Amino acid sequence: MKGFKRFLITSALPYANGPLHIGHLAGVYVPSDIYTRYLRAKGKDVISICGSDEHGVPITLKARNEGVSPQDIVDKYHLMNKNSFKKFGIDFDIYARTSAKIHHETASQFFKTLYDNGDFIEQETEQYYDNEASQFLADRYITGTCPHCGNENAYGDQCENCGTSLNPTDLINPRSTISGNKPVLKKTKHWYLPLDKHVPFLKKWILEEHKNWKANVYGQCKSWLDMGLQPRAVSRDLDWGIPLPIENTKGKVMYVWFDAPIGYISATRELTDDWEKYWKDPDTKMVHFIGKDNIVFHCIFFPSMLKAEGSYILPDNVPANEFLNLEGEKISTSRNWAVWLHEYLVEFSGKQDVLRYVLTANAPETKDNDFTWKDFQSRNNNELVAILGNFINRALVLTQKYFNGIVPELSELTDFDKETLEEIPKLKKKVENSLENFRFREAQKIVMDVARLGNKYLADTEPWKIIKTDKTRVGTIINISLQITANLSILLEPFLPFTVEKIKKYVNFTKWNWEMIGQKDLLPPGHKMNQPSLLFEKIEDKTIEKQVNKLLQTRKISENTTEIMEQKDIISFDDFTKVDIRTATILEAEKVPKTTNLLKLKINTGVGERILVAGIAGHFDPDEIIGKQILIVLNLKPRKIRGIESQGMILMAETGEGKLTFVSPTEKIPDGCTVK
Ligand code: B3M
Ligand code: ZN
Repeated sequence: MKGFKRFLITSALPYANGPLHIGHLAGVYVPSDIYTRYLRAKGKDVISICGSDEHGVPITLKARNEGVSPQDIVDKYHLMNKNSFKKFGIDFDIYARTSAKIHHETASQFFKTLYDNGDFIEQETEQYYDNEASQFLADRYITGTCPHCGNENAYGDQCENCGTSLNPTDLINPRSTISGNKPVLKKTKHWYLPLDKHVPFLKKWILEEHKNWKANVYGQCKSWLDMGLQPRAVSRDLDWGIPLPIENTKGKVMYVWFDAPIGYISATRELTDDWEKYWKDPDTKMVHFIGKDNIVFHCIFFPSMLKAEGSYILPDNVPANEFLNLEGEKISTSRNWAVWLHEYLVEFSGKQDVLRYVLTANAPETKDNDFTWKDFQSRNNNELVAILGNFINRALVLTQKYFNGIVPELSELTDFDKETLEEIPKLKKKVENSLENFRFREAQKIVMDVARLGNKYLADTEPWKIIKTDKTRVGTIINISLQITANLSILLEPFLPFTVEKIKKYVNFTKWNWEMIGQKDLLPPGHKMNQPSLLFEKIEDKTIEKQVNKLLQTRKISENTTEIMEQKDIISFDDFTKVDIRTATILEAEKVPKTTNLLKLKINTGVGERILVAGIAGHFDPDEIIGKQILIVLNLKPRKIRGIESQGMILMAETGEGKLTFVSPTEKIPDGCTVK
């Protein structure tokens, strides 16, 4: 750790196209936060950078699926994700956005420098084009039959059935997901970063000079470099992204993986005028925290860009993690197989440190790992409650009970007292060594050993047995227990910041820093402390069962085991045509006061605006459905619901379990269109 003047910590910029789940926290953000908090506690010059990645095809696809604009999507999830991080104590110095003006400028400048230097190659190729939509199709906008396994819904870049990576032209019977039509091949020009030219530099820089990188990272880089690299396109035909800073390139934007890592630079510029020292002085240690799917971009692609530009430093380390599974299965956003942070924050309010602790204890540092609710419960009950909470609580409560909350004097020390205290600086060294080598689960385990040490100390000295006969000795025991508590708190802060906040309140002291660890007077005799309360509480079986059931429910829905209703009585065609079904858009939504399930909606029907009352408040937030295009029965006889006249009815699909979902056109069309 010596030799560096300052630290620049980056954490992968999550796509702003969906909420965050525990896999994100475990893989990237909790470790980066622990590392940053540790450096801050040591008084280092450190900044921690993150933000939303707001470009790329996944965002345009999500917007199209929901019938809203890409801007709507990124605005929504940027706020939501920023908020989740904050509530989990992930303490970035800035949470920026790649849609910000300063980012567009920074990325354009960067692109232009490389372009002017002749660092790109220009090439014309043929790509699929949708004549009806008048646009080139990104890989994910094309589906067709996989030539390997016959799956009819393979994507232009990958078949999710057999896992093969594909080119769009490999697909049999390609279809545009926009119009459903067969796309045609059309000429288009793009710019490429010739990664092959950078191989000698990359081999030397990674394979020779960074043998200390984590085995999973080093191994992946080595296999990419051994296979040989191809030029990689840095532009795309897309209407969402940063326009190319080149004349006559209308309709072309930067490839998202070109602009996103530059987001680290633009966020630093947004944070401080003094940004250049973090990016251009070789005395800065830059560390990228990422998940394993981002390794190639952070170890090969971005460094090649930085090298070509020439004025920036390169990362000193890229401690990528493997993936976290959930109850034995891959976390999946589309199947809703996840523990979402915004839901956890509601259902386990105030227990953010418990999740931080469990995710670190079980972090996928060297291999994929599994999160289970049972493990969550037992780590909380057997470790946080029984070891950590138990020790600190006993130390604080005994001080209140025997000494009125005032830190007692230290008198003569026994050999056992001395041995116990001498353990602390030794454990501190071990924690530092683990943290500096990105072994966070090991580091946290050693910190817990300090709590174990405290428990053993109290159990062996048994102050409660001698309080009547030897109060002076008890004073020494309590004093030592409080010093262990204080030392433990400094060590804990990077891991469990909310818990340490509480401890500081109870002991009525806040001014500690890392270098004080090992001192025997962190809480001086005579110091008055506050009334403590419990740091952690037991998590009951029923709480865990509820979470497990929620997942089982998800599995049931995704396996389509939902109960299907019998067919209703036959009706005539005439009966059917009497029902006037139309497309419509929700303009406003609010809860009907004093009801639990009713929403009052204002909708545009194409033939005027109407008020509708729908029993869906238990399923949707009013805010999240505004702007949604839906289907309604236009000619249903109006009826009064809770004093409001409802002029029509929304069509919803309902599963056997009662889950409701809107029935919407697959693309946005005018309101008032008939459905037949
Ligand atoms: N948004 C990919 C991801 O979330 C991407 C990371 C960008 S880091 C510059 O996995
Ligand atoms: Zn396949």
